[in-house]
Amino acid sequence: MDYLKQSNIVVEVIRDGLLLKNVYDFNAKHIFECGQCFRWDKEEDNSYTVIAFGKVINVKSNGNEVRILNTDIRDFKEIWFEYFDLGRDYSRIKTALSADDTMKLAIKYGEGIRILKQDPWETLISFIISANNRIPMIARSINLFSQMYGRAINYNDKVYYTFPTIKDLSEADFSDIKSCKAGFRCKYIIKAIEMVRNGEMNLEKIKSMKAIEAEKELKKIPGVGIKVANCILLFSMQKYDTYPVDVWMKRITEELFLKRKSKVGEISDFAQKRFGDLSGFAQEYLFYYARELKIGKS
Ligand code: 8HG
Repeated sequence: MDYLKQSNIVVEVIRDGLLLKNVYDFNAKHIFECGQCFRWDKEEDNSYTVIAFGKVINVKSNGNEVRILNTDIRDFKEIWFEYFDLGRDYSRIKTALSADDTMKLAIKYGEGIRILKQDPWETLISFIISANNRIPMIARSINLFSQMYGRAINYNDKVYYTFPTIKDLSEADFSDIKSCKAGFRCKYIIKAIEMVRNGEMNLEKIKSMKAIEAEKELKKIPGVGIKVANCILLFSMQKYDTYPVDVWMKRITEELFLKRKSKVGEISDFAQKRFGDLSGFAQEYLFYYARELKIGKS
């Protein structure tokens, strides 16, 4: 299989899914709980049920093996191989970043993180909802939004809802959008839907731009500031030279590296100089480390 050539991954078909072998630097907990994505449920057996790209899958990692249920070879090839960024060697990234002792600690904590290649449209709306919000609340709003406008999928006697596509929203009446509990962000969601629907905002085109240009474009959407734009760029457009600075990233960068209170601009400049093209990866190891250990929490 061509797409597997670049990795040593072996794919075995099992009942109701696939078993991947020789997968390195993959820990489901680190991947789903690091803060980059919101649509997953942790199950009793430590697996994760995930809704993405209009599908529901169940993912469990164990050492160098990853089991993905409710899928097949075709979807793995067309969706999940890229989604999990399996063509990238994270060991090399970690070695490069570990030249820095502080990064070494953070990486050890989240050594199985991979930056998912998420859908730009879903990521745009999700991170508009994320502004000045807490992660459980963000996840709740995205779920309610999906329940209101997405498609139902039954899996293991439970109902899941896909994130609505632009087409799903074409006839939607937004009079009750407040029920998704996104508060003041609801008006931004409606505006973003309108801009993407009428072609004013072309996310695929933005994805093909350099980070600086793409950021400028995304910021034309109300509710998208520099931080939200950077999250969209990193989590769905493969712009790994970005370093989204939210409260957590501000605190941890100040505390671990700069050793003083700093402006957001200074923090971005620091990251660019220190981590360069690997800034986005460094950011995610640090974000997970900071939140899990509550570093810098005042
Ligand atoms: O992965 C993330 N990185 C950064 N820098 N910010 C994030 C991530 N995930 C996430 O939800 N956020 C933002 O952090 C959204 C929200 O403003 C805050 C939640 O603690």
